[in-house]
Amino acid sequence: MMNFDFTEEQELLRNTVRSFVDKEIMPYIKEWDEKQHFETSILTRLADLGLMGVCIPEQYGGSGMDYNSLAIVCEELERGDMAFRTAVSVHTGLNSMTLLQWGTEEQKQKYLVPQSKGQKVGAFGLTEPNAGSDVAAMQTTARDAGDHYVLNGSKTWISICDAADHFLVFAYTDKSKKHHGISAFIVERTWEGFSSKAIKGKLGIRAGNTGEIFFDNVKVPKENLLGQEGDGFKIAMSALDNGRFTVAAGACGTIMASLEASVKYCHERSTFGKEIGRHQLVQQMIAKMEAGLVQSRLLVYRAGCLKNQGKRNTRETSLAKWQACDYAYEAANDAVQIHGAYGFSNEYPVERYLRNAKAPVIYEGTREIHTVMQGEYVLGYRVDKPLSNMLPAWPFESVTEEAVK
Ligand code: COS
Repeated sequence: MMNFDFTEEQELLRNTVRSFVDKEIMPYIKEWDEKQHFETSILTRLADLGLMGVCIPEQYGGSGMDYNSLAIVCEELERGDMAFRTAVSVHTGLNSMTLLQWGTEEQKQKYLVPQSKGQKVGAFGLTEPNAGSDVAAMQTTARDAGDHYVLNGSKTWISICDAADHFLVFAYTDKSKKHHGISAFIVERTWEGFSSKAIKGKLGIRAGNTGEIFFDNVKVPKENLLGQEGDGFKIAMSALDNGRFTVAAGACGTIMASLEASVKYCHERSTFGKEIGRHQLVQQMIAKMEAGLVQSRLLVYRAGCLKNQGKRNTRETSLAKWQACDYAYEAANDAVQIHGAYGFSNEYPVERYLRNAKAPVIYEGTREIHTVMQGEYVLGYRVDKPLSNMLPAWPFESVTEEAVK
């Protein structure tokens, strides 16, 4: 049976995040964006609200809500600014959910529990200067040195790289095995040989923190290998199933924000003797935003429902991510258009939405990667196999290691 209703708990969650954003982000975001300042205290306050591990089982320090509740958090945060949604995407979507899916009980206790409580922040290191869409082109290596690995290389475009305590890092343990030679590691920022450096001058998400991380002979204990040697590519792809879900949900927030600003402006501004909202070509842009919002949400919640059922959702998540991010970019662009010359200045927030909206059309799988994936699915060239490790289905009864595996 299909049900399009939110639960009371989800409605309450949406209202909580919405008022948090209105009070704690909206009044300051223009300044943070201008100064390229990432306000890390927001993460602490999100943790106080239980939002740094919203869909992580309570036994691992989370709030135990379902996967669509994570989508709600992402939508509402991005309505304020993409920077904070990105932080939750990376911390919860790419890192914590991957630990939940692939970690041993010891790894979960040591890393997932403090992350879910927001006492520690997690990030994700996959992309390299010469390996973006082509993940297997990465050059970072992890050499087996007996009781530990030695990590060398660098990663770039790493969100919250200066704020994170733990990183999931992907490196070759055996280059000759191609993508089957990549492994995943949990790396702590305090370890010798680790460093990070922010990238300044980005087009958008200027209130966020993005940069490079470097490994210079970093010693990684054997127990920090996630999964088995050679599982890294699969782990990265399964992490992206969750990261992309949060990006798609966030895109709905950009559409909401574009729509809100545009509707307000339509009632404020008059041309040719009437409110601009009365002009049909303006109505067309508003109508497209509304259609984009509803369609994107349906795609996101469908992917979330599959996650709740513990089913593979790579195809559905990819479609949601591709479509929602395209709609968000178009919505922000139209919002600027509706605002006319004012939209071109930072007197109004819509220029920030447009600059921000460009990033998700590129990250977590470019528009082109998702287009090709969808084409391949339909043509039968891409077929998803059942996986040995899945996220636990929701409701989380008692998530034992056996249930997760
Ligand atoms: N979960 C688990 N395993 C997965 C998976 C998933 N979602 N997707 C693929 N795999 C597995 C496959 O089962 C396959 O396993 P075997 O080799 O054992 O059969 C393996 O991974 C290779 O997968 P696939 O054949 O699909 O790889 P391709 O080279 O065809 O395609 C693309 C990979 C291009 C789709 C992929 O590299 C990609 O998504 N690139 C974009 C990367 C990206 O989003 N980067 C942004 C990072 S921002 S954090």
